[in-house]
Amino acid sequence: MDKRRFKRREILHAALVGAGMGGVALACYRYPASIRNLYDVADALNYGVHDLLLRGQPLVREYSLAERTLDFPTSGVTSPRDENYQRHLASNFADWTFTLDGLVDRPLSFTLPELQNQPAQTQITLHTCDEGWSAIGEWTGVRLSHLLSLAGVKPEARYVVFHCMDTQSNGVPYYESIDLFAASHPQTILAYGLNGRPIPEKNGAPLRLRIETQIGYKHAKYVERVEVVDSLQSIYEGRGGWWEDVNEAIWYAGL
Ligand SMILES: Nc1nc2c(c(=O)[nH]1)N[C@H]1C(S)=C(S)[C@@H](COP(=O)(O)O)O[C@H]1N2
Ligand SMILES: [Mo]
Repeated sequence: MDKRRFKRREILHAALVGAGMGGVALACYRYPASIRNLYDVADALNYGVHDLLLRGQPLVREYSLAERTLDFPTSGVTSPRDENYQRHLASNFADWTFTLDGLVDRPLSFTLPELQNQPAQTQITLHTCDEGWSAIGEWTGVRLSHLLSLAGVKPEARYVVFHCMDTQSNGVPYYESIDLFAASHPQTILAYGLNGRPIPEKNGAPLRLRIETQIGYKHAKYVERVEVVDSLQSIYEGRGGWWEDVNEAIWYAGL
């Protein structure tokens, strides 16, 4: 068994434990047209098959180019006032770095071009905000599962936390979290592109989460750090996200 596969299995193992399930069987699986090369097909088969089997959760629908909402709406912060953020925005994120750390074997640090050089995936999906609007966007980015396999997730890991660069009205930075199972979904990506261009400031430049199986507030914008943890309790108020902490939003926001 090669090393890559082994790491992938470790992630799946953690996901299985997290989901409180076991056992694997066979199923049919249709991969989306946006998966562009053989490597990605193999990757999608692994995760996609497991997704279908373990939670009955298929891929979300993908839309056509013509269906895109060209001026994608916004919700929450649209221009972080944080000095650090504005400095990076002014320099086009030239010396900005993204980090992936926590319960991993090899913490990662990437510049924006380095992230863009990782295997890319584009998907046209429907975003639903619980404030009552939805929109279709074409998102391009790197699969979270790819980055997690590069870093090597430790067996005790359970959740992935997204730390954002925008401080909210109560003086606390936005953050969100998902379990490793949702993190391994083939359409869960860290996106740097929207509708064929870099993500604009209002929609989360330079990097945001797309967690297509869940509702709007889980889609953390302005992500600068991804932390792998075994518990959410010691992070801010301990409910797993800014909305969860301040507005009693539910943590599992599956659509
Ligand atoms: N960092 C950060 N991420 C965030 C928010 C925010 O205020 N700050 N708002 C959330 C909400 S409620 C939604 S619906 C989506 C909106 O993304 P959009 O502004 O690109 O439409 O981002 C989510 N992620
Ligand atoms: Mo939202």
